[in-house]
Amino acid sequence: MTLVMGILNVTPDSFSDGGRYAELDAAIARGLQLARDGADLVDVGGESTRPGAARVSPEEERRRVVPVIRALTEAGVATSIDTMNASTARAAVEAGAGIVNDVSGGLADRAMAGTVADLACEFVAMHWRAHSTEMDGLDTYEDVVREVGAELQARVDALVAAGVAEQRIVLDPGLGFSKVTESNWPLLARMPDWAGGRRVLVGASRKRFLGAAIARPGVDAADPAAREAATTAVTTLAAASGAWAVRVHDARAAVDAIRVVSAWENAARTEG
Ligand code: PMM
Repeated sequence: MTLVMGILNVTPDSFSDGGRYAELDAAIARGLQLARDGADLVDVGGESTRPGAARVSPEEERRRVVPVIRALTEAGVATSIDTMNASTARAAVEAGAGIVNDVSGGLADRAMAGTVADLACEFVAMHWRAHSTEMDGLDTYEDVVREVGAELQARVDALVAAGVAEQRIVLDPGLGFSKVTESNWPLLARMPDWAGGRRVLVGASRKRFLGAAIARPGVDAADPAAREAATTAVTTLAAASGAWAVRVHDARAAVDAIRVVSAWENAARTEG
């Protein structure tokens, strides 16, 4: 069954839960709640990647995430670390994280691939072209599915060359990262065409491209919270398409959707 990765942004400036979980205790409580809501793991991030966001130092990032990962690990909650910094990845895995989730797929920090090889952890390589301040200028594709597939394969090759075991790599199309609205849908609808048989993580939760799909009179599509039902629809379709995991703000809704897909698929198998 598709896994649920609950989003825990320990950042004062994240776009949809801005500042609320900046305090350590609140972050830990939120992580525990995600686990109670059914998240299989909690993705802890200390640096916002929303368009135009300013970078934070690796030291500040570690200060935000390491105590949260340690506390969640002690409580028996599985975690991943959402970071582009090898030093943060190492500190997080040493504090208990089992997965390094790098939105740059190892491109932002040259030390990342070797560090992941050394840590022997799972690695999520997301499709990425540039940091948040520049990414919207790099959103042109002739064939988005082919190009994202080729660019992800180049990341896999570099990671494997650095010693990362290929079966530990998960691919992510990087929805909303250097993608205009229309570029996100072919990546969702044609997963097998770019994933090359690898495990896929889908991170669509509350993103702008969903707002564009649901926009109509009477719907405040600019409000990330108004995109929740659309997020659950993507979770349903991603699960039905065999995604390995979805990265979401609302774990309970995602678990419900995945269970519905599972019941549906079981019936399709037995009635056939
Ligand atoms: N999106 C965001 C942050 N981290 N990681 C992965 N693997 N995939 C994503 O799509 C992704 C990510 C930005 O969204 P947020 O601000 O809600 O965390």
